[in-house]
Order: sequence, then structure tokens, then C-alpha cells
Amino acid sequence: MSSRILHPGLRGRLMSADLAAALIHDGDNVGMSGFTGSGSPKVVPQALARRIDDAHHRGEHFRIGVWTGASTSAELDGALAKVNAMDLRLPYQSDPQCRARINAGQMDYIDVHLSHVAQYVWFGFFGPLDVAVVEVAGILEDGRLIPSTSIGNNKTWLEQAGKVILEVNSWQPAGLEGMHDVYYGTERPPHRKPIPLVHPNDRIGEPYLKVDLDKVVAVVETHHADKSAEFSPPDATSRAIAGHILDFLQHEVKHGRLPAELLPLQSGVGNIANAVLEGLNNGPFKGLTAYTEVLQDGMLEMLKSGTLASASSAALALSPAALAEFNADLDHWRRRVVLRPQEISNHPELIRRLGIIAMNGMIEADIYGNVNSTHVMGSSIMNGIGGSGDFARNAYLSIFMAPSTAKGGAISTLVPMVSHVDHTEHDVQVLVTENGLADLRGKSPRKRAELIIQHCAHPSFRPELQDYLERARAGASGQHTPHLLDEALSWHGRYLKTGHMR
Ligand code: 0RQ
Repeated sequence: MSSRILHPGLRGRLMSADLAAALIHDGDNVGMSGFTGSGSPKVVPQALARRIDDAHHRGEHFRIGVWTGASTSAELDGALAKVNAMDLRLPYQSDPQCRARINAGQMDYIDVHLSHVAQYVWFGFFGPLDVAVVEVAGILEDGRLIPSTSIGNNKTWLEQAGKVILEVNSWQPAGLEGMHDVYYGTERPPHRKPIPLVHPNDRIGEPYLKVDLDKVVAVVETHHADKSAEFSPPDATSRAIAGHILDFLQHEVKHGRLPAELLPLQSGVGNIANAVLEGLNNGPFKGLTAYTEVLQDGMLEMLKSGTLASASSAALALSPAALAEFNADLDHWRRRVVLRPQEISNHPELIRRLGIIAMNGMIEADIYGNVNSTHVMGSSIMNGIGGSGDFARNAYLSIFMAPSTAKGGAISTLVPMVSHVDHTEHDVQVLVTENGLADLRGKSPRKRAELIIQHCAHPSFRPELQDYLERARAGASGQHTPHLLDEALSWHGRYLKTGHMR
């Protein structure tokens, strides 16, 4: 028996993953831990997938709602999606099988801003939460829980669920204890008070999660690694994007619009975001801070070099090699890294107060600066909005970036009109591709269109975008945001018919 379970009563509730999964029933809403590949339960979801698959083979109805922090791993989303176990999934996901089920119309998906999830559960907007399945790194003698490599929505799941199943994962290093800051001061309106966080690395809560011990129906021991993604080494495109952002930030410092140590950084998921962090690490900046939701490899490198003095996040999102390096020196990192619930890491009040520089990926943007982060050709979900909206709308500077083409040059990521809007032109200040950067601050829609076409569009699509803009200026019904409505989405339609936007 693991020395990680110090509470005698909870030790008495140890059981197998299969027995724990048997406590989850058809129609249940289940809140699972997990944020990126970090901290999701490893064995109960797989046991549950087997149980549901068996039920389906017997012709029984058995599907559940799955609420998480953000994306999880193949052991959770992948295993459950494979056997069509999920009736509903929320919020962010990125598993290929999960995505396929959603896009085939076989599973409902609600794409919620990450900071909204916990409060919507508290408000009762999603109905009751029946079960929580939460990975922890250990249980103290008094029953408090040592969180794992992500906190996500775990505080809310533990508080709101009728029944709690704990996975105690001894693979997670014991040294994670003390790295977390769980704030217990959030109330429902009209009783809310200011959240007392004024510096990115402030600690305003406690290092442990609390749970009503009477609700814990099962404790399951595991020894399984987090399944985090590998990053591709930055290519010429992502390096060029990083270079434009670096030049821009230096320009802003020079003109007194940013301090020399910048403002706290938020950086989204993916290879481009990681390349931007690498660019920053090779740049002139020192003593920066991060207030973000995923701590990727690039950020660890920045912490190692001193470019970054501290980082606040909702989760670690490190590749296996970077995670091994991080785990080898937790005493060092505990002073520089703090992990928080996502309702705090992504809280609009704090993002606005701290003055975050938000840098997120996008699928496409239109000539007026509306951004689509989530949908391919208007109808198919890619991942979800994640935290990008929490940060973009409330940031000091809101930057969106992408290569100027996708699918081998067949798609222009700059289009006349986006096929789906996640971030409106009002929330987007800077657009960046490998071709350049468009600073949209203080610009009218007509000026924005010129800048975006000139600076961001790929040369092979630029003349067509320019032609569209000119004809829209000549023929639109209004001249504030000129569009030709019969043509605005024709680029997407053409791609679907011919495999090319041109
Ligand atoms: O698909 O792999 O099938 O070729 O989209 O594109 O270029 O690899 O970019 O990994 O940085 O992801 C917006 C999805 C970008 C991500 C998005 C296709 C492209 C490829 C991925 P393939 P890339 P990235 C904090 C912040 C929302 C959440 C967020 C994202 C795939 O950044 O999910 O920001 N953002 N959270 O081929 C059709 C286009 C396309 C396109 C790219 N215009 N049309 N397909 N693709 N552009 C983190 C959290 O919230 C947890």
C-alpha cells in the first residue's frame, strides 16, 4: 500500500479501478481532473470505458457527461470517445477520437471559456455534478489532498460532486507538495470580493485541496506517467513569427508603452507558441514573469536562463524530457512556479489588473481582425476556445499568430470573412504571421484591412484579398466595414469544393 495515503479512513476506501468505475452510472455528469496531458486520472476512465463498452455490447444505454479542466490524454478522452461513452463533453478538448465523434455529430460538445466553467457549475447552469474523479499526488493524515501536475477545475469538482473518486498517483513526485496555491475565497454574486492577487507569483490560498471525506467513495492507487505532447523543433515559419513579436515588444519598450521587464506573459498551446517563447529566451529580456495557464517547454527554458523570474500556471504542459528535468529539481522550481485553479489563472479581474501580454494561436483571421480559433471551414471543431478568450478580451496586449497558409498553401489563414468568430475585432490588437505583424491598435476597420493584407497575408493570396477589399469599398452597402456578402465566405466554399481557396 502506498505511503501517499496517510489518512486511515481513506486508506480503508482503497479499491480497484474496476470497482471504482462501477460507482459511475448511465446519465451521470462526471467531473474529471486534467489540463493538457497533465494531472488527469489514468486508470478509472479506462476502467469506465471498458464498463461502458460491455454495457453497449449487451444493448444497454450507458453514456455520461464529462467535464474537465481542459484537454486531457488518450487514457481519458481517447478511451471514452473510442467506445462512444460520452453524451456531452466540456470544455477544451484536443483528442483526435473525441474531435471525430463531435464532428460526426455523435457527441455533444460545449466550448466554454476556461475561466467560466467553475462558476457556471456553481451557478447550476450545467445541472448537478454526480461524480468527481480527481488525480492527486497524495493524501495527508487529516484528509487534505496534495494536487498533481494540474489543478484545473478540481477544487470545484471536489466541492460540487455528490461522490468523489480519488486516484492517488505515486508516479507524480512527492516534491510537488507546496507548489500549488488553491484560493478558497471565490463566492457567488452578490457576495463576491476582490481577489487579493496583485503580483503574478503571489500566493493567496493554500497548497492543498479540501474534500468532504464522507463523499469519498473510492480511492484508487496508480503509478502512471502523465502523457504530455512532444514539441516539434521550431521551423523557419514559427521562428519568423517569433522574430516579429520580439521586434514589436522591443519597439513598445522603446516607446514607453511597456516596461523593460515587459508585463506578465500568457502563451497559448502549440508549436508556434513554444517557438515564440524560444525567441523571447534568445532575446534581450531578463526578469520577466508569466501569468498563464500552460507551462510549456519554452517557458521552462526561460526560467532556467533567468529570462523568466517566475511563472504562474494552471498546469504543467511539459514534454516527457522537460518534465523529467523539472521533476529532478522540484525544490528549486517550487520557489519560481505556482500552480492555480483555472478560475484564478484565467480570471478576467486578474488578467486586467496584471496587464497581461496574451499570445495565442489562431486558425484564421479576416481582413478586419476577427479571429477564428476553433473551427475548420465554419463547421468542424478543432480543439476549442480554451483560455484564449479569457486572456484576449482582458489583456493589456492581445496578440494572435499563425502561419499565413495552411494545408500546404491551399488555405489562406487571412480571409475576407472568418467562417466562425471566437475573438471579435474588438479583442484583437495585433496579428502576426511569418510575413509580418499588423498593429491594429487605434485603427478603423478600413485601415485594419490594409495593414492585415499588407503585413500578414501570404504573397500568393495578397492580390486577391486586395482585390476583394477594393471591390467591397466600391460596392458594399456601407463603408464602415465594407463586405460583399455574396462573396465573403466564397473562399471557404471554394476550398470545400476544389481543395484550394484560390
Ligand atoms: O491541422 O495537423 O491536421 O494539419 O489546424 O494548426 O498550424 O499546427 O497550429 O498547433 O498552433 O494550433 C488555433 C488550433 C492552432 C490552437 C490552434 C490546421 C492545421 C493543423 C493546427 P493538421 P497548427 P497550432 C491556451 C490558449 C485555441 C485555444 C487556445 C488552439 C491544425 O492554437 O487550439 O488558444 N487555439 N488556448 O493544418 C483549416 C485553417 C487552418 C487549419 C490551421 N485556416 N483552415 N485548417 N489549420 N489553420 C491553452 C489552453 O487553452 C489549454
